[in-house]
Amino acid sequence: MCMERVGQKISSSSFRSVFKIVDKEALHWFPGHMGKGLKQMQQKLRSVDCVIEVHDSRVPLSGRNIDFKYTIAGIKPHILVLNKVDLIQRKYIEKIETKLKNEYENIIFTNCKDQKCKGISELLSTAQHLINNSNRYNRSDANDFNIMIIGVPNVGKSSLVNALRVKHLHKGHASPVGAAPGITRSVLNKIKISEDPLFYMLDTPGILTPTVQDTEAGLKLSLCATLQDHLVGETVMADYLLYHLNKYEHFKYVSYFKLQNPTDDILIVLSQICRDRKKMLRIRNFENEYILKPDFDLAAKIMLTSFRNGDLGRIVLDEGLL
Ligand SMILES: Nc1nc2c(ncn2[C@@H]2O[C@H](COP(=O)(O)OP(=O)(O)OP(=O)(O)O)[C@@H](O)[C@H]2O)c(=O)[nH]1
Ligand SMILES: [Mg+2]
Repeated sequence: MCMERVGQKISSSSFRSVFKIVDKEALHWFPGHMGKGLKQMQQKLRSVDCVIEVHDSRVPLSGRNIDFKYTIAGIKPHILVLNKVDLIQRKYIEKIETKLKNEYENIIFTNCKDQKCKGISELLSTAQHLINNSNRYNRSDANDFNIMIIGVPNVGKSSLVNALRVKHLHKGHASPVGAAPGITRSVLNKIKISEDPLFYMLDTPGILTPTVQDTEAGLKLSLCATLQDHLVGETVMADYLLYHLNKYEHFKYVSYFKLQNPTDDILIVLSQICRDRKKMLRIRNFENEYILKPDFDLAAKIMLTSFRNGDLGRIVLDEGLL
């Protein structure tokens, strides 16, 4: 989408071409429960027939924990589920499949908010097919199927377990779900998700790589709420989001936040959000008088929530890598 400012065409070249982050350390999050969870996952591997790795469709290339493929999935059948497909443009699905096909033979897109989702309907039969065609080693006589579900935080692992359980068993949620990362904190007991064929799932805590090498990948992950917001800082994240929206000409934010024009200046956007939504802080000045000041932190949170809900458009943050 290209925009017109009086007499001037606005395109990506009108904005910053690089994003500079000062504090790279902020992108690092590996709390104790992740190290413990990783150990628990490795211990349970013997009883697992198939590994489903869940990731966020908005970052199909960035931020996947590559270690999973070797330390957890290993030689077990492996399916990559790209969840939250409702938040990306359809046209990217094929591009993502093409880009990843050498790395992953089985890629399924899902939307856990939609029980009729095709990917959710196909998932168990794909897993069953892969397991039947694999060497089950110590479990070759077992007549149940165990799937371990893995991935970075907040990508929808527990939501997927619940969606499968509702679909195949018509039973309610078994695993807690939440908008913040780090909801599942340890490897849960086996959760039955289908009676015939008999399928169990092991939900696991989201695990990031201990060091995020690529700064932009880290920022994209933070926009998808896989790191806790306060670690990076909501204003820095909002600024990175603005940089991305302008770079790829996603100008829906202009009308959404009732701005006059696209802008590269995050303070203009945040001030406008404060003005429009009356998000002001009442503070005392040096003369002990009350004054009103824009609540930029709250405005940044509003901007992030709008992006995460899809209100600023369906956006693949890795679009530049596809
Ligand atoms: N739009 C959209 N949101 C989803 C989808 N799946 C899950 N969510 C939301 O994503 C958030 C995280 O979901 P969880 O299932 O708790 O994610 P998780 O991977 O188990 O997270 P941790 O246990 O913290 O690692 C919740 O707010 C869900 O409602 C989806 O397909 N589309
Ligand atoms: Mg979870």
